[in-house]
Amino acid sequence: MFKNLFKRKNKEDKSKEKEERKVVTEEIERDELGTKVDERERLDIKEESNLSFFDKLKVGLDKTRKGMTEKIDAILKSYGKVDEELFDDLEEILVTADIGINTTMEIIDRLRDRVKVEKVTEPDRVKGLLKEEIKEIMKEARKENSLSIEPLPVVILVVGVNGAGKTTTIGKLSYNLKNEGKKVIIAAGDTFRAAAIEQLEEWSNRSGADFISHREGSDPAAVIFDGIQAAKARKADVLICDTAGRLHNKKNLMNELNKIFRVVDREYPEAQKEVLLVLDATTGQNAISQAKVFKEVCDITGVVLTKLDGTAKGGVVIALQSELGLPVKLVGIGEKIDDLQEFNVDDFVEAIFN
Ligand SMILES: Nc1nc2c(ncn2[C@@H]2O[C@H](COP(=O)(O)OP(=O)(O)O)[C@@H](O)[C@H]2O)c(=O)[nH]1
Ligand SMILES: [Mg+2]
Repeated sequence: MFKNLFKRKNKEDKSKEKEERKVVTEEIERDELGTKVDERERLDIKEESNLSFFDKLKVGLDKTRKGMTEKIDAILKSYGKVDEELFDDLEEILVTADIGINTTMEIIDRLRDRVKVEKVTEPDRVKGLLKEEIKEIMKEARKENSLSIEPLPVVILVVGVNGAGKTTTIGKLSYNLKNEGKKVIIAAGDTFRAAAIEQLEEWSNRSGADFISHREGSDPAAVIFDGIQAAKARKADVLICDTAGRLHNKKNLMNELNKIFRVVDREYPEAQKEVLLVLDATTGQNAISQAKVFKEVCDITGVVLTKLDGTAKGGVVIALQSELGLPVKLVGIGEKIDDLQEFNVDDFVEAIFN
């Protein structure tokens, strides 16, 4: 049954993609109005926890694990042998976990082949194979998931729509880099609202980074220019630049980002450039559409997937990486300053399957 659905879906892909684009644009426009958020409440960040790195990831991925692994376990238990119907059921679970139709179909095709070649008949062996295939498919699409920050210095440009978690991510990333002994400067390239600048300044203070900003409404490229001059003069290792996501349409977005990129290329050619796209995991397939738009607008070098702690849609990581070829480099698993982790395929897959 699912097969037919997929075929239909493929046909509809083109018009659907158009519609998705519209959703992204509409979202950006809505953001233009500026959602009122209590900054004090936002900045009331709780204490650091002392769970291990992997345990924290597991806790963060709790909902995704429940939505996926518990269902998979139940299905596998209900089958006496491995047959086509079992594959259909697995397919349905993966699609529901926001892995995306194309990636899901590829995973299931490969799983079916493995089962055939290895003559697997017991359903309880299928989970291990599924896990291996997911790891494989993610690694094939993208071999490098770590931030490219060596050799220093590096400029990290952070892009994404309003509310995705850019500012929070910059604060957390700065905190992690400071803990590694790096000198960090943050430039407030989102000049749209005074509150956004204040929010970023607060995060800079908390993480111990220097902060460069201009007045509300000023030219973002000018802020980045000053950030670069400061980074050079103070011999900073990392310059992290915030940008605004509240832009009317793709053309404006492109113009604004390109202006910033030109300043970076011209003023700081010796620095490595990392362009991180921040996506909100709770938006599921919409995060995929946003990624497609941003990919057309600029050269994204990595993705930060935030709010994985609050969603069962964590499977979107798999689609981003295998379908769009975008390496997921960091994941946000909470609102605290130490809730940003480097992404690792093996850890991620183990955390959602165990
Ligand atoms: N639960 C959770 N919330 C997050 C995470 N990252 C960001 N947020 C929240 O998402 C909201 C928007 O974040 P913000 O950094 O202001 O987004 P920006 O508009 O892209 O700069 C804030 O309330 C953050 O606390 C995360 O990893 N987990
Ligand atoms: Mg912001």
